[in-house]
Amino acid sequence: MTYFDKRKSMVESQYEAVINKPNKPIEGNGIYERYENPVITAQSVPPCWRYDYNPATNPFFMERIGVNATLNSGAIKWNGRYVLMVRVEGMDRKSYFALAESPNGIDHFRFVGRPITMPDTDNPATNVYDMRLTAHEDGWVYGLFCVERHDDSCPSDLSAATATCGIARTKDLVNWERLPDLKSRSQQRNVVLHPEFVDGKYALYTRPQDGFIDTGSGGGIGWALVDDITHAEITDETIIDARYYHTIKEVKNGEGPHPIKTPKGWLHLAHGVRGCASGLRYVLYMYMTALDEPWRKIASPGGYFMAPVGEEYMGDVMNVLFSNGWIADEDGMVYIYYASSDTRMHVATSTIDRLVDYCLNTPEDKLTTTESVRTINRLIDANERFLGSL
Ligand code: BGC
Ligand code: BMA
Repeated sequence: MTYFDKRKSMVESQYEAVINKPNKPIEGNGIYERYENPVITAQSVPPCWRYDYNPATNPFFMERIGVNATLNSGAIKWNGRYVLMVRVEGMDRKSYFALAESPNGIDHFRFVGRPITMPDTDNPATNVYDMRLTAHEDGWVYGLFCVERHDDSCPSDLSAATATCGIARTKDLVNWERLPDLKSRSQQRNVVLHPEFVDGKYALYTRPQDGFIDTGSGGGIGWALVDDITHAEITDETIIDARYYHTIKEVKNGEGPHPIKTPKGWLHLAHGVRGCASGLRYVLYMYMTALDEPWRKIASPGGYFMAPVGEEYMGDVMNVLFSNGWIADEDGMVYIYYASSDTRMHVATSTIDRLVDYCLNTPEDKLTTTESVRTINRLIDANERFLGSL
């Protein structure tokens, strides 16, 4: 066996072992289950996207195009399969979208086809990432994502950038029609399309921000109606979930995937960011809005829903959980896809009933220590009925 053949068969068997690794739930807090293994990592990317298979030009069977991370993925149930629109980030720091699918939503995720060729607008982007998938009632599947370009108004600052919402739509997840980018007075990241028309219009969850990183005066998650999605422009924007001092969303927040419709209201998953000595800490939180008024908050469980644990802390951008994809099954199961530390994808499972219970019955953050202690004491008082004097 040649060196080339030896390495090729080793790389291929390692790849198959990664794809075929079974996953098992870990019992947790009753709200959701985490799983033992990530669902997609850089090692899940097919060797034929990374290796030159010609022994004449690649005698050492070296990796030619490396993958740095697989992260922030959109999600959708498609023809009975659990499909992720993965943000794959190359070693060159450029992200692209690629589809991976699994028969059961928790393991055996495999990339299919090729990386997505996303058409550019006439103002090409340097980078695109974090797609939210929405099967809209107009019949199209939309992908809204962040489009990043250098900010040419600061020619001497190589880190000056702008964030804009890119919009594309498809009927098959593979071939995309690119629409003009969202027009907005501010920069925008984390824009999400609501799945239904509201007052006959397209509805967007937005995240106005003053600069590329700083949200500044952008007060939180916004809501805007758009007449024409093929020329989407935000005229009025109202904040529906505000940031607040000394909470998990003091510095930034943003909508995750589009909300899930339940008989008791819309279930929302979002991320909240606070600053600390080690940088920014990204956690996931939830809230609920009214069924007939998806912009009106009806429940706001206090604190975070999920924060990094164990190896989730570690990666390219430490101390980050981020989610822009979840799937609600017909039987009420919910698959929450989240990335840890901008490095790998995981799944957590729950049910609609449990998530609604979590949102409606978790005490709100009353914003001070005194109130937090009062809330705990109310719980202990109520428990005395079952446990005797406490
Ligand atoms: C990165 C994103 C990040 C953003 C803000 C971009 O260049 O690709 O992952 O969220 O900067 O920090
Ligand atoms: C953001 C997001 C993500 C990323 C996070 C942490 O602003 O849009 O792309 O996961 O920062 O780096």
